[in-house]
Amino acid sequence: MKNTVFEYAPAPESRAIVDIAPSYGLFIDGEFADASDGKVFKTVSPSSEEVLSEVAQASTEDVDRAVRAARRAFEAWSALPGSERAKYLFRIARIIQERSRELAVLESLDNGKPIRESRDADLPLVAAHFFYYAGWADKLPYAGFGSNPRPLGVAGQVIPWNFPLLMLAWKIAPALAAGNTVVLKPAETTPLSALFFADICRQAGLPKGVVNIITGDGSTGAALVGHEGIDKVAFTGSTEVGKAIARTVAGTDKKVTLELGGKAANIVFDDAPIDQAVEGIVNGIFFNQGHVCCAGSRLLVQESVADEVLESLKRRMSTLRVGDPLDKNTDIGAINSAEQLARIRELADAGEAEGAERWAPSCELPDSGFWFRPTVFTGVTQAHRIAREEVFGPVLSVLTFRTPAEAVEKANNTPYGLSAGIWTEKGSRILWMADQLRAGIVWANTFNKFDPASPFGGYKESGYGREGGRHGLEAYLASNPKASEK
Ligand code: TAP
Repeated sequence: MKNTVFEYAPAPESRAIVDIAPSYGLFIDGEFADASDGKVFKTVSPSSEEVLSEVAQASTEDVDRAVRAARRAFEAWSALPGSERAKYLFRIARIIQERSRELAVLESLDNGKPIRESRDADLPLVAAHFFYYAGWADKLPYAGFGSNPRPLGVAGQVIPWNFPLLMLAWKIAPALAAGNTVVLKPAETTPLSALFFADICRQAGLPKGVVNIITGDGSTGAALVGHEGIDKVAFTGSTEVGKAIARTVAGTDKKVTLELGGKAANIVFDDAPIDQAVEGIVNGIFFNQGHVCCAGSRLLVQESVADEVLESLKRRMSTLRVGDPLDKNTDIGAINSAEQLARIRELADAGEAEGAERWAPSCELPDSGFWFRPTVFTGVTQAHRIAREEVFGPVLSVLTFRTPAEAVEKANNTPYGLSAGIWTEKGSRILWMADQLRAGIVWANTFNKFDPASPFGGYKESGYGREGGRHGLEAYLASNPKASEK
């Protein structure tokens, strides 16, 4: 099994820039190794359905090995001065920057997202996260958690496929800065950038066992979350799996953060600059094919400007290019998997069956791979499934409102509470709305803006805990020395 490095081949942003090995092992205790039972699974490119590589499927025994390795590494890692841990994190951040072209291509191949997004959004944010938390590592006593905050121990981290490397950065950077060690499971459909990151950890000379990457499916995630050697669970994914994890850890002393689904309202008032708002609507729902937990999937538009906004939106949607993720002109890439495409189709069909009006620009789609045109539904009511359920695809539901109070009532009428957007010229209205909206993140006259210094997380069925900023450290620190007692 060739399971070590991703070799570098300088070339333009193209398939040739990264040499993907035919197979990869699990990254445990600083080494790549086959699964104990030899099982593997294939990871395919969603834009071509080509098999990219075969990846080891971690068994329960492998999960145990990884947790033990992280436990062994914990004592020395947590005893390092924060300034020493910072050096490793800064080194990782710099290598990510140096290798960002390879990583961007790999991410676009395995995930299906346009190279423009992986190169200009995902990768800079990934590096920024490591730089940001590297800066915290020697300042923990000043972070407001007491004069001697202690790490929790071993963190079990499970992430989804929509931002594979960025979700890894959100999990690993604060955990390591705070002195924890980690075992991370990437999603089954997007394991490659996490394995590339494992290689970066080796390149940075990170002590073995501090970061362990175990690839596998949901059963691997369940084994990790349920392992008794884990002190902290950090999960990003669906509300359904989040609830199952909350049940698993109930009654244990594991600390948990859950970042789950969303059904955000993007609210456009009649005084908003329409062109700017339309760009914000497009970015809000079509960025990353709509595979975004905080996507602005419900457009709430004030009745008096609804026709004008919709006309302009459709004109803009007609210019969006759907296709090859490695083409720099592509706006909308491939849907991540056949399963996700089936789910999007099912909900879009339900929208039509329930009486909403469906519109999508006519555009050619590639012959192979998983694709869905940017789609808008008008005449949507709050009872429709497309207004209530997370589609997690490029599908926008449009509802109208007359008064700010009605906008608030409709925006909050969802089991989720992750994000919202407001478009208006009135500052006082922005402040009033932000106070009324039950959403963890509220954007004003912008959407899908992220920064490592900003806490991110939801209310209600969007989960609990915050990632990013000083808040993101809190989830990895304890005031008692429990971890070192194990
Ligand atoms: P999930 O099916 O929940 O999968 C997320 C991760 O959990 C994957 O690694 C998955 O493994 C693993 N998993 C599956 N079953 C598990 C179990 N019983 N125990 C432990 N781990 C398990 O979500 P997804 O389809 O990958 O992602 C889409 C969802 O994630 C959307 O609902 C979206 O809103 C949400 N999401 C939320 C956020 C934030 S920040 N709130 C960010 C991104 C995505 P496999 O992939 O191998 O099945």
